[in-house]
Amino acid sequence: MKIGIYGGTFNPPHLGHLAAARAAIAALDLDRLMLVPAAIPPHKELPEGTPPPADRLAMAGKLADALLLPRVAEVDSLEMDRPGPSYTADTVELIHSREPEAQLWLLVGSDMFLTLHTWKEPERILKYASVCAFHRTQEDEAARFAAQKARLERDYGARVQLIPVPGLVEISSTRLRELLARGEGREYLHPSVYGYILLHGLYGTHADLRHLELPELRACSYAMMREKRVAHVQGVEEEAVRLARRWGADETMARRAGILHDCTKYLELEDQLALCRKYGVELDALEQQAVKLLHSKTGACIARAVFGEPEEVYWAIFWHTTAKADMTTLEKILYVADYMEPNRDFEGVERLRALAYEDLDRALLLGVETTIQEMIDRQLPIHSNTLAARDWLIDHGVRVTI
Ligand code: DGI
Ligand code: FE
Ligand code: FE
Repeated sequence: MKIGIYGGTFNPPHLGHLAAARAAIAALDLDRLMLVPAAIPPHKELPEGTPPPADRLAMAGKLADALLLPRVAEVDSLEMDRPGPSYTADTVELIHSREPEAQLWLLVGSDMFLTLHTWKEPERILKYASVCAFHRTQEDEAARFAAQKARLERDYGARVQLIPVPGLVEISSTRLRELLARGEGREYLHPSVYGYILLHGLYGTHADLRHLELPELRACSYAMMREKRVAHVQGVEEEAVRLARRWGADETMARRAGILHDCTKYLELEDQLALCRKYGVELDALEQQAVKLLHSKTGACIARAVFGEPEEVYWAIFWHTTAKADMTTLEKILYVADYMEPNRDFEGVERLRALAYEDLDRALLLGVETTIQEMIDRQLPIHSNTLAARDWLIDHGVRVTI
């Protein structure tokens, strides 16, 4: 087994780290990649305004999740769990003791690589780990890199591999923090990391969450979910906008409802229930135990209370999971878009996609009937609002066969 160990302050983790992590996984054929944020870096003071360890750990976790390699890339808090300066020698020794059979690769950027012989106990580091150094393709780092490689091999018997990272983002963390404090820097960050920074007001960002522009709203929403759901949410946004154009609903509201509709999907039952209490949402017996039914309600509350969305967006999100009797056009659009956005793949989805642009009510009924059938097949209780949606449509002359 090959394990990559990528340390650093991750202050904040940016697209350069992401590109390097991807390149290392591919070049070294890693089975695992551990991102290890330093608690107290030995070689430099943490600058003023550095977020607490828990936030740097969470941001590094978002970067690991961004790779979409769930059992491969993960963040590890081992340096933060240990008191005192975060010496790499201790870290690689600990990982070696946990995984004695594994081949360890220490991943380092240019500056770190060129000074590696000055770190604490380089011989102990290099006893346990090989070194993989990232370098920028355009720069004339090649000679200095080759000299350092030769030195580490000669003095410590180290194994060193140099890998060029195409498109390595040319940004220093210092500069990035300055940009963030001025309300810039988005282009250097993965959206979910950027959203985390905005949501928590890190690095002197003072984003007004109630009046965010679309890129910032997306970033905040994506920061609240796992990366694997982001494609779905992007699909719902696009589909909701197309449907709004077709059926004459407000495009901006459809878009914002799409962006936010699943933002609380990853909260546990306890947190869902706490939010419902906080915002005064009453729940019936089924809702109190069916966690999947709660994210539409809590998502609506967060959209309105945190992101300042209007009533129409609130209700579209509120009803997007069960639907209900007598829905507004925007509510129907979000429900149907959620069902048939481009990433959805189930038997009958093509028919639903076509119907959504011919007859919105029939598409809605087809969605509701499909859900009812699925609940029956899976022996799950059907929510009364799901049934009420069907009955209302049928009472109003809408017909569809599933
Ligand atoms: O959040 P998404 O996955 O994008 O989609 P969604 O908001 O429609 O949620 C789908 C989940 O909601 C799915 O696990 C089934 C559940 N659900 C929808 N209607 C009912 C329901 N669960 C029960 N028990 N009863 C319903 O009527
Ligand atoms: Fe949902
Ligand atoms: Fe959804």
